Amino acid sequence: MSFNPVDHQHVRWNPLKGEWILVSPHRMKRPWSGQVEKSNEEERPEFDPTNPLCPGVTRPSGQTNPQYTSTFIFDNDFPALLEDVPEPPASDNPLFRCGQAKGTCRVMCFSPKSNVTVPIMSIEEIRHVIDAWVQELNDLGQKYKWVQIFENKGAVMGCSNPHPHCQIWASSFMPNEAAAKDKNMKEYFNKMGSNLLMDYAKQEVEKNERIVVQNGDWLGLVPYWAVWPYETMIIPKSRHIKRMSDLTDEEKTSLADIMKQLTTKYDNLFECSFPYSMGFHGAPTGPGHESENCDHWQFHALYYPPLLRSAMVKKFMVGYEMLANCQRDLTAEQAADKLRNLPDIHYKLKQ
Ligand code: H2U
Repeated sequence: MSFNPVDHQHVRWNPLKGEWILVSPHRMKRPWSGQVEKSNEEERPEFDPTNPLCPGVTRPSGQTNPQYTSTFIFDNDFPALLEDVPEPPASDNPLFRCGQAKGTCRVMCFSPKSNVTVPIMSIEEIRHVIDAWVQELNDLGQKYKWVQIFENKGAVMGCSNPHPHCQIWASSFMPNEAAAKDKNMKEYFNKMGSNLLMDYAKQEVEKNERIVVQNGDWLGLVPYWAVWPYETMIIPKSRHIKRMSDLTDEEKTSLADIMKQLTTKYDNLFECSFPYSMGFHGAPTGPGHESENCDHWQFHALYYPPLLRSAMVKKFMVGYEMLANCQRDLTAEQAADKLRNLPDIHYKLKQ
């Protein structure tokens, strides 16, 4: 019997994180009797006077939002990171290490309308969001080492507010995900003399097995090492782009296009507003970053959606995943195939 990745279990290496993932495709045949959640797809009003993210509404903090017409950014009223805090005392105990953590947290509304999401927005509207992200990165990146832009979408992802928005957490330290990537991409660069994600994109184009959507500048694909059933990445097709702030005008518009294409596929998969956590990773920032060599970095976006087999059934990262190793049933190629073959037009925009 010869190895067939669709039938036979195997482990795959994630070179960005430096970890293995177990793929068990034969389990797709098992009967399902796990949790079934109710889909919560009520139509939302365009404006909700009780929603603190809507234009003109006074938030519990006492501040009133302006009558904004495009994006709107404000300092998070309940920030996880503050700028002015006392530093912890130095400690040389290896079992009780503690360090300084400073930062700023902001919230960005994508649109004044509560009833839109990225796949429903126009490319021009998404482009405005990208322009605002670049501004935030330039602003916060002067002071902070890492600026994490992320969107939690859907209650199932812990999103507390249905209004289209994202968060920006800027920190004086490198978060774990960023630090691991920095280390692994640097090691690859030093060993191979080339950029990990640029080499990867080139080979994904050649193999053409995991690409879901693409345009002139970008690939939207299920990475070879994906953990979540429909996890995807957006990576530049061939140009070396260290940070979002390095994007050309055309690339910002084509990024808006690829984001719309990819999230449309997501929504069309189970005909629901597809929940996910997404965000961007690029070269670190902070004072003096211009002089640091970041040739090993390549800007990219990550989408981690929890849904597995319907709008109601999500994958839980529990048990074996918590105690041993991440595991998936559907292969990355099967997931890419499913997404790729879905209509390009959003199911709500068909008429
Ligand atoms: P989530 O959707 O991921 O929960 O993010 C919403 C953020 O918005 C959350 O961090 C902030 C919360 O602190 N927020 C405010 O800053 N002010 C408000 O009045 C509502 C929510």
